[in-house]
Amino acid sequence: MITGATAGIGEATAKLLAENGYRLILTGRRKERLDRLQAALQMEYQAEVWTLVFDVRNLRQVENAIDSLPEDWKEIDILINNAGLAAGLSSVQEGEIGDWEQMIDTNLKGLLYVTRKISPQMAERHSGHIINISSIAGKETYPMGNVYCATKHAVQSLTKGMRLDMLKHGIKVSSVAPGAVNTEFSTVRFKGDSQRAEKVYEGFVPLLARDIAETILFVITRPPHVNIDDVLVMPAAQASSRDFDRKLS
Ligand code: NDP
Ligand code: 8X3
Repeated sequence: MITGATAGIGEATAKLLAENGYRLILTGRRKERLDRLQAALQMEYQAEVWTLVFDVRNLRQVENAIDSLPEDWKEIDILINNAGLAAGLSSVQEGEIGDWEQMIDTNLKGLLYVTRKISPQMAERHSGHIINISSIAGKETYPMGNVYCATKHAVQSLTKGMRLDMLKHGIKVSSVAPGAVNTEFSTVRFKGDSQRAEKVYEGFVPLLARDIAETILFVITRPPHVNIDDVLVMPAAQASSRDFDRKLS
């Protein structure tokens, strides 16, 4: 199951896993995008794909959607907690409370709702793998990144917490933390201002969503005795959340 498969990293991961023969449950709020992706993956890779439309912030929707899975889709072996966003880039004293709530409710509470619903069946079967998509923002805090960085630091901490709690239940837990990836992330952060979003990736080659999909594929294909705890993947031209080798013309 991949949450947030309608765009960016989630969509690229869905494509790569379909290419590699995985049965996929894809989720997101935008039904038309999920329908289109399902049709494309079925056509191109003969992939078996089930889609679930829900908002990870809504506990009732999360529970109902997962309960609605048909019997032969209920056993989830791998959960990729990817749905997430940044909303705004402002100092704490000027931040929008609504943006903070959206980030906390999605990146933190949404990840917990989905994990709480799926992890018991993994524990019962004594097998499963949860991959949390964190960020360089989960390792470093940058100016104006306050709440987004706090949610991703929390994802790092929860990954550790899950790993500790699920150790004796045979469940693997990993986090994948990307640097700058060119997806819809910045357009969402700047609320549709695509010019401002493009500037984020100006003058250097950012990661592609496919680069993170390939990292995820590596993480989930290790042998049973190996758990990749945490991976930080950066563009070659990015050395920290604030240091870029930009060549502007
Ligand atoms: P995109 O905006 O391209 O994709 C985000 C995905 O999350 C969409 O599929 C969206 O689906 C889903 N999503 C957002 N909010 C919700 C919600 N409330 N309920 C359900 N699904 C939701 O961004 P990315 O692919 O870049 O982001 C994926 C993850 O990677 C995020 O957790 C992000 O924080 C993280 N990340 C991104 C980096 C980057 O530079 N791009 C770097 C480091 C980490 P829909 O709108 O259809 O619901
Ligand atoms: C997304 C990357 O550096 O904008 O997590 O926070 S950053």
